[in-house]
Amino acid sequence: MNDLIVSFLKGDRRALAKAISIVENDYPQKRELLQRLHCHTGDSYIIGVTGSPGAGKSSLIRSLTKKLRKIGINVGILAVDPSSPFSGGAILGDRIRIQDRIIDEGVFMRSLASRGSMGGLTKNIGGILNVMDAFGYKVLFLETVGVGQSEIDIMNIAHTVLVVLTPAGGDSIQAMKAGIMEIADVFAINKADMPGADKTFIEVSTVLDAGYISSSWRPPLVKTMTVNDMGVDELWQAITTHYSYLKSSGKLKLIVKERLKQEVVSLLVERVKNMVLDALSERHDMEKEITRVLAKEVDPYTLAEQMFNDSFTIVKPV
Ligand SMILES: Nc1nc2c(ncn2[C@@H]2O[C@H](COP(=O)(O)OP(=O)(O)OP(=O)(O)O)[C@@H](O)[C@H]2O)c(=O)[nH]1
Ligand SMILES: [Mg+2]
Repeated sequence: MNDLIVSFLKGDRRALAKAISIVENDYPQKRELLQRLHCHTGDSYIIGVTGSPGAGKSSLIRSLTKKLRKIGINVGILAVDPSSPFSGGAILGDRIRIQDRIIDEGVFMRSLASRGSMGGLTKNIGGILNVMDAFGYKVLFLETVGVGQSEIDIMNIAHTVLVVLTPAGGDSIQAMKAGIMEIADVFAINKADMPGADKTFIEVSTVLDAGYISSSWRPPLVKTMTVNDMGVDELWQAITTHYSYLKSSGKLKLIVKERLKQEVVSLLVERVKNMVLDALSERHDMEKEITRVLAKEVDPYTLAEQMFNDSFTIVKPV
């Protein structure tokens, strides 16, 4: 572990990749690693990027990264469950298809395939971002396909949430229905080269104007086109304006504090859960008890209560 941390802190990217795998796969060294890296965290600006499949999230991240590299900012990218491979483009190029491949000294990218196990994975995303933060990436992009509650939860980790919409088939309406509008800080209307971009712009603006009258931040909308990077400067401007707003309003501190609180609470919940399950397995044969529920000898609520009361007397003195 010492060797790994020394290499990591020297900027060895293989050590970074290894550290991320330790967290991602819940390896036994995870706790010590995160404990020791904690004092190096807190400098990254986390930008969540969400939107329907194929909206152009990865393409926009690529365009923004290209821009950030030009001004010397190093970038970490974490793509959660991408439905299409991170592909194409001049700077990240085909090489980005290969996980963890060094793209340029200042860019690191990792995709996490999570299909079917979002709950378990969500738990580790914060840890993985902490690792990337400790390594020294000033900007971290977190990409998810915005469809369900898990993705919305993931986006709570971000400081600024960019929602990518397209002019295609009712994308904006879908976003409003899925509750994505509420979590957006900035909107990109991507694929502005396609018909209907202006219509989408007006539709979303109307909704925002109605909903954000009393709020101190009205999410800006920026039309983008990733083929020629149209709107990318403006989009970055909108994102950084939101960052300044977070800082000046004190909201950034609140977000950071809330995330730390969630981290501590989930660690506690995990420990209590394991403690209760261990205690239960000492006293009860779970399979046998479930057979009783199946046979309608007892209902799940009564059984859970009985088992809890049993185990609680064991847990209590600790
Ligand atoms: N016409 C047009 N196509 C675009 C634009 N930006 C991206 N695309 C295309 O849209 C497709 C999806 O782009 P991605 O960047 O992979 O989209 P994504 O949202 O990351 O997709 P998932 O991660 O699979 O959800 C690709 O074929 C891109 O070339 C754009 O501005 N205009
Ligand atoms: Mg993508």
